[in-house]
Amino acid sequence: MPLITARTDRLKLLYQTHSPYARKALVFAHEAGVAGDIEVIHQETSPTLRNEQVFAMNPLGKVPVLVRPGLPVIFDSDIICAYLDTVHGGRKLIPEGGEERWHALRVQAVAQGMCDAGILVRWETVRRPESLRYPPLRDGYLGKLTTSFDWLERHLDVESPIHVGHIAVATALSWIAFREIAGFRAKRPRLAKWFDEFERRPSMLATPLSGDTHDAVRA
Ligand SMILES: N[C@@H](CCC(=O)N[C@@H](CS)C(=O)NCC(=O)O)C(=O)O
Repeated sequence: MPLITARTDRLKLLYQTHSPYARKALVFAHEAGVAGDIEVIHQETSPTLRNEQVFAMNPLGKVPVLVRPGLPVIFDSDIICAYLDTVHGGRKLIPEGGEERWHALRVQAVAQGMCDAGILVRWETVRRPESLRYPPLRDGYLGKLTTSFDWLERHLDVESPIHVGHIAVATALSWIAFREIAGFRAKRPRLAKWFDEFERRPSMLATPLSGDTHDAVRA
């Protein structure tokens, strides 16, 4: 596990190259124009393999965590994005008022739930030892993904200026495709077209997904 030996006078992001949540925070930083102010430090995390360096910052032992010089750390990705939106002078990526705000946050919530469901599907397919897997749970979470994809096909505001919901959905879908958890393209042409265009943004190209999850090996 890499040590945290970074400079202490700038923001640091405890990150993971295969975490959709960590990537959401970093894509947000790129879109907000503050990525250059953040030192990115890779950390492996798993509920079966305790990472003390991450636990020292976040009692949940999860990434992303934003370490601020002289100030308390911030987690999770939703809150990191909200914080980063306060430190730049450009257009806000979390709309400040009206229905636009609630829409963006609601879309973000769906994206977060898709990542949560996707992780649980992976536990029930590849991460848990085979004899301990429970197919009805896998199917239940796959069902949540299907209905979320359908919801996004109907409700994602593909023409609006970029907001946190777009970033959350794009990073979630990209990770779901990367891990081959479920297809979202069939019968969802509007979502697929929007996603393909979003993936070509410099913020997405600068933050490619890579690597395997490190879980405890069963004795
Ligand atoms: N709600 C959190 C979720 C973070 C999360 O689950 N991160 C994963 C990496 S993809 C993690 O660190 N998992 C370790 C664990 O569950 O112990 C967020 O949005 O930041």
